[in-house]
Amino acid sequence: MFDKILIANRGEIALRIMRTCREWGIKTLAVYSEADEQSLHVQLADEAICIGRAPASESYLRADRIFSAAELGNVDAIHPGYGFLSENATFAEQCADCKINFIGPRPEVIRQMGDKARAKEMARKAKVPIVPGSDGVVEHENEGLKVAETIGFPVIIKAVAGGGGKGMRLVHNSVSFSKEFNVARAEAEKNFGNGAVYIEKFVEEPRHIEIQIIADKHGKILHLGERDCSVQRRYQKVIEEAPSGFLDASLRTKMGDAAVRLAKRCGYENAGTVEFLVDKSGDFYFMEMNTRIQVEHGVTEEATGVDLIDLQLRIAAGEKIPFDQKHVKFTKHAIECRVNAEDPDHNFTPCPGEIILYYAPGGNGVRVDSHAYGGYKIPQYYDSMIAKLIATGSTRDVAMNRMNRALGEYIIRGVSTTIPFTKAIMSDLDFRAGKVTTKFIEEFMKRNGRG
Ligand code: MV4
Repeated sequence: MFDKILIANRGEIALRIMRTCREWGIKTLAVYSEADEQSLHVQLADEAICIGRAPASESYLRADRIFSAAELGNVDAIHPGYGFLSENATFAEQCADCKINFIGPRPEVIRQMGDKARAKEMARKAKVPIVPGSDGVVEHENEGLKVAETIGFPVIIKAVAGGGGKGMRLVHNSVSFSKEFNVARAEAEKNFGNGAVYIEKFVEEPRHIEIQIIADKHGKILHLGERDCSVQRRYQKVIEEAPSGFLDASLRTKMGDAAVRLAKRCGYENAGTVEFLVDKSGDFYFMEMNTRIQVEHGVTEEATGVDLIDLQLRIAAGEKIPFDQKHVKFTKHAIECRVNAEDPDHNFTPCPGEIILYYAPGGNGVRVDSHAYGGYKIPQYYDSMIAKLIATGSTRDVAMNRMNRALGEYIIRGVSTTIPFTKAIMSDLDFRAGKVTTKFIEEFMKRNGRG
């Protein structure tokens, strides 16, 4: 096992990684920006090195500075967390060049999955269902229109370098196709420096259900079931849960097997997530693969009892996964609410500033992953998530009631948060009945006079 790890991240995920390290006696080196001097991840690490000014482009995204810190600290491995450099294939390559273990998949696999058209092609080869659409990149509007008319409207135009909803255009008919196609290309060029786009049939009112997979260096690949992440606002997840009320054992096995087939096909290693769209008839389609630990990994940990960060470290160190597929059981139902420093009454605008009073909920079946504390100043430079609250119970009802109770106990003063918003969802009749599609929030806001 490793002796010392550099954590190339901040906030709650840096804490999450350090906690598992400490449990196993692995030393931790934190890196931080000038805006994060007072952060818990700096205080809880064994050592910490400042790597630059507040903007991420001058600190957490600076591979050169992270490698300087790694050399100074003489670390064996780097855990990238999520965001920042976590899906940067060049960074993973540079780690290998420096003889530092990158805790994640191989660089070629990161690169391949980062190109959404190549990832889809890989899924097709692995016999994982894909949404009907173009064979890869579409160069010209006439070619695109032909594809659209063949598969039928509505269609969606996606940027190959996109992801997370960025660079998508929905097109309802052939009249608007050319205009939308060219807008999509221009936006993709502007946002990602890569104008390449592809076309898919639009799946209406889908669920977003993703499969957690885990693969070691010895060819063992397992899935840890699904997370239902349908409750999203503008492609930002708000609530995640496992298991999904929509899947039965047979569909779970089919989707899990599909995710494992894809991972096998690309020689995947370490933790990953295969995202699917699931339509109302239960047909599922590959969307994208995330080659990092995800924000919502804790939901799977609580539902299955597996420590995913521990597995990530062991796998990167060359150990075998110490259990088999048949040992993976959803023993609990787990629901997560993200707590963002945002004002739900003002279009969810971020609310950086000082938390003047902080009390986190606890008790039976409650987990809080957070870097917040009373007196903490939330910097304006990073994303607004300040905590993840997970409630676990023997059934979905128990978990929802517990979540409602825990959200009611949570005290955060000084900044607005999404706590009241997610608390209202916990009492919503559609949510309680498990009627969650990617349209849920939009409809919830309309029902409650906010949209
Ligand atoms: C789609 C889709 C419908 N049909 N693709 C949005 C995020 C990006 N990763 C893919 N997304 C979608 N792709 C086809 N062919 C609908 C969405 C979508 C969505 C997906 C997951 C979660 C929330 C969503 C909200 C709106 C649209």
